[in-house]
Amino acid sequence: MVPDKIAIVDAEPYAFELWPSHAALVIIDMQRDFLEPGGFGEMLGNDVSQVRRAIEPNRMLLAAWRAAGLFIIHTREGHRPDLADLPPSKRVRGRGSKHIGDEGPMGRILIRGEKGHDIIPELYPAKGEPVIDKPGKGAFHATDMSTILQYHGIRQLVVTGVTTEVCVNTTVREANDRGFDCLVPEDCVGSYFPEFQKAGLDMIKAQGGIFGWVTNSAHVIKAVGRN
Ligand code: TIU
Repeated sequence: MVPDKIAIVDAEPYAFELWPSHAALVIIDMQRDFLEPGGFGEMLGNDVSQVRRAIEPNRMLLAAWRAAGLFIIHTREGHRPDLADLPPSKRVRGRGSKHIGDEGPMGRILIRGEKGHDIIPELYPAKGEPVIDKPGKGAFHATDMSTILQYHGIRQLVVTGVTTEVCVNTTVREANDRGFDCLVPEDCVGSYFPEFQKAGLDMIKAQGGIFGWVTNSAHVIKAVGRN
């Protein structure tokens, strides 16, 4: 039974009132293609070691969230094997030697069903936890995210994953415009660029929490454990 008691989470710019029965943990794109050598992230010229530091805090938060019996959603960025949902602009962006859909060390890059597209073993979805396959950076664009959240009475999102300034920020902005309150634990999000990690979090919590709140995993785990 999910508790109905509100839990106060230390956060910036001010405390977040977490309502567990109406809150979802949304783990964005913790996929091999972004976190392991040879994937899409590295193909774009990035150092994957920068984002791997988010794995352990996510693992602990996910365990606490599961233990409390709360709602969890995982997302994966990727495309149909026939590439019909891949905008030509996205395919050629970067002018690299390899593109989305080309053969990489973990199968076709960013293609659904390939090894590299799947979620890393440390954070693998449990049976019954929905996985949203998204072709864009935001979790709402061209997915059934809104429908799933509505059916489960979710109004608050704890958003984690990679990368802070791209898919996490895009999802938080999409969610904010749809009326969701978003809380982002800073140690559970990762960027290939330290300066974007900071700016991505600053942009969320600035101006009185223009897009949402920023906290850390310990504060969320403490709040969830109290229920
Ligand atoms: N390149 C980059 O920073 N991110 C992405 O392409 N996708 C996600 O953030 N998931």
